Amino acid sequence: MGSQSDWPTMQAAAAVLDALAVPHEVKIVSAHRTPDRLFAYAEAARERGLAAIIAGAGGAAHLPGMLAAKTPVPVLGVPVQSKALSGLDSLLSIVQMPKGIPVATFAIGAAGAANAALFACAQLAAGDPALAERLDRWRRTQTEAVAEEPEID
Ligand code: RP5
Repeated sequence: MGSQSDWPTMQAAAAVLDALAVPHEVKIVSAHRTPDRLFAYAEAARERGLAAIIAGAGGAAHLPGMLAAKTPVPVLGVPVQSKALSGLDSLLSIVQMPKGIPVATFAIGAAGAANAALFACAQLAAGDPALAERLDRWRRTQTEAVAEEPEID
């Protein structure tokens, strides 16, 4: 994530990865405040064996965009809800990556963070039957938690 202030959003991704027992790390890497950290992280990503990078940022696309430019590891972008424009700026800048360097873009906020993690798990599950079973179970549990009728006060 680009800032400590993104953690309330991005913890939704970490919670999904924890629930599905997928090893992951959580880092603050700011494209404009720590550009050298960004380059070092991206340049080492493939050789460290990272399978995906979920990049949450508010206001601009430069964190997910530059990560994607610097590594072939797939980058999943999460637009964080910004103070000024409620995340529309984040969404449009990340989703509108110019041709040639893709960033898969998810919904604004915690829903997008959770879905980015679920999407990464679904991709990893293609080569990991145990994870596929855990993901199936997670989805079954979600389905079973939905009541047929609403509680009415
Ligand atoms: C972006 O600027 C971060 O991703 C964050 O969403 C936004 C605001 O950062 P802070 O000013 O709260 O550190 O780089």
